[in-house]
Amino acid sequence: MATHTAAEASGLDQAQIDRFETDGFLLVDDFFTHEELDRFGVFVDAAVRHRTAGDSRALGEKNLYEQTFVQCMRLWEDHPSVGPFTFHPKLCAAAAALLKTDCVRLWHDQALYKEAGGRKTDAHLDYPFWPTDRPDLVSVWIPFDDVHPGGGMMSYVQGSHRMGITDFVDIGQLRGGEPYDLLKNPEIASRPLIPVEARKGSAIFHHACTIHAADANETGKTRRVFTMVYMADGLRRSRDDAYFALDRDEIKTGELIVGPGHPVAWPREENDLPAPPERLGPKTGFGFSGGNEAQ
Ligand SMILES: O=C(O)CCC(=O)C(=O)O
Repeated sequence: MATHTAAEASGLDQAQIDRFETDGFLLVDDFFTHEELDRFGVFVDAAVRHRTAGDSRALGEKNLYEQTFVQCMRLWEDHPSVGPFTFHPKLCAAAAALLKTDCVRLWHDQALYKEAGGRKTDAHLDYPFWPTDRPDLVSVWIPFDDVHPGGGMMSYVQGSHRMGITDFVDIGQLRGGEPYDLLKNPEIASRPLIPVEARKGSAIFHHACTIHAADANETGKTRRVFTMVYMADGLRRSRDDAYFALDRDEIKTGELIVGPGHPVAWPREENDLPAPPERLGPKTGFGFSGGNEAQ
């Protein structure tokens, strides 16, 4: 088992942990080496190619959601080469340190590849997508290349994780004929929206209740990003509506979220990766279980 505390193993200092608690997000430069990112980037690229093989549609032929990003969820399950990235010990330790807990489980991993010309990611918060009894989940957003303004760059509403917002924004869905803009809510508009340029090697963490968005990709290249979401151990299912990863492990409302789909990510023995679940999810990430599994 781990001999260090999560904070020690993550390399995060107390000032960073405090900043995450205040702001609801945290940029950490040089979290990964370029060598690591290049290695994992090759594996994630291959997994995305495999998942999307057979989809030759041009961007304009896709729906608004799909024009936001190509989303491939739970890549660690059918692409073992991705497992060491998803269960990267320093990253999982950082999640535990930021959630101030001794043990975290994986909620899911996913590639979010915003194609050249891809539309903006509508402002939203993640927690309304996820049927857990407490919002003790943290996401980490990892670009394989530098991401600058106009390249699918992320922005976060500072401190919004503490505002008590529960609005479910379904990305790319229209309300009154337009994609809904949560940032126009006067209470939210009064808060600072912080754009975060991310250099290769960096990781941006955000809390499940932090409102965030990404700008459109006006570059000629796909914005290649991998994200993981980790949850504090001890969360329970809060709702009955279909949710593939919970239904697969037969987790009923009120029950603890444990099982092969949500393995312990921290602490783990060195080089010990969890075995993937036997039953895999749909080939593409979105478009099942009412579409509410996203993010
Ligand atoms: O990458 C994006 O465009 C959006 C990312 C996001 O919503 C998330 O990581 O929760």
